[in-house]
Amino acid sequence: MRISTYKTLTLVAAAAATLAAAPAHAGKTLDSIKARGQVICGVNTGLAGFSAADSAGKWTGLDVDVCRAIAAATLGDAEKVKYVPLNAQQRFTALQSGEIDVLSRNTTFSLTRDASLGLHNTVVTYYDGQGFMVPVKSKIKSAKQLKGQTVCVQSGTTTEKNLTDYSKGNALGIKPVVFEQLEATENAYFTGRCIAYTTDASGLASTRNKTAKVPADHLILPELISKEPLGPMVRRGDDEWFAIVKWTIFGLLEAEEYGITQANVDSLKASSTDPVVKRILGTSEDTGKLLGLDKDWMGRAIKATGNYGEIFERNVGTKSVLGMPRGVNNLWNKGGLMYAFPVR
Ligand SMILES: N[C@@H](CCC(=O)N[C@@H](CS)C(=O)NCC(=O)O)C(=O)O
Repeated sequence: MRISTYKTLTLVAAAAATLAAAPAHAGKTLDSIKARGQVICGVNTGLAGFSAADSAGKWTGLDVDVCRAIAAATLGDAEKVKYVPLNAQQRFTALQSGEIDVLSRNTTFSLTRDASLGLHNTVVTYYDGQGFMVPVKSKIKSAKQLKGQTVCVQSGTTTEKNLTDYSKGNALGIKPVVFEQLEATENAYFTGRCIAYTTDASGLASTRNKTAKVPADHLILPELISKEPLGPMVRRGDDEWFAIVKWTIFGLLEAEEYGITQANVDSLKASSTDPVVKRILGTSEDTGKLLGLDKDWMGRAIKATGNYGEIFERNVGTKSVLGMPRGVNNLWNKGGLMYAFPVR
């Protein structure tokens, strides 16, 4: 009896060890992506710097680059993405129903969303916080001066809830004016239906610089009233796909940390002797195999989009139209919060 229990345990342990060393099974999401030859990415309907389509239908932005990096890693081509524009209300249903493979759209990670939607938070791609914008001519300089005022806000967002909390917590009696669509919310603010507009600070910068007739006529108030860690979400029930999305983002962050750029990735692939760089680029160990991908998964992603720092600067950084400082979105060893788990 004892011997047979021991033998069984030994067999189980041996099987577990074999499984641990084996390449990952691709997973059903990756299988269907490969079969259709496209990653279907849920994005914003139009938020300059994060995801917006130009008149020719070309999508750009930080959230779009995450989709492109995933497509490069999984399908070998960053162009193989179908973008599905989703408003705040539609975004989670689209992911739950399988209409999209990944939601890469200024979405805040929170306990309720994590625990009740059947979805997983992956990795933060932009640390944000909620702010307010007012017309300069209103003379308002602080959110505390919004007592009894109307504030335009979009429904189906954390923004709406934070506004209520902030108003209650500071006894401000703010009157929210709620809209389902971004365009309607922005229009209401620009036509003076509300004295202020509230959303993530990145969204305020985007609206001010891309939608306002005269950006200088609008002031973003200094207060940030919440934490808005934004990042892509995936469906529960496909751990392999969850891992691919997570590690592609970690890979982009590690690439920045170790100096791998869009411009030098090919030469580093050919001649780098740095063990970390070699591992990320698949020229020593094959980390791709463990994810159901090939050796060059990360090299291709970096070649397509650049590392995280390059993605940030190109789309939202100080030299871009949005002009956002790197701030807390800098790497952990440069005073920021961006800390990738090691790609090894
Ligand atoms: N990060 C917040 C807010 C995200 C959000 O949807 N913001 C609005 C205002 S910037 C937006 O992107 N709207 C675009 C749309 O619904 O089409 C959340 O996850 O709830």
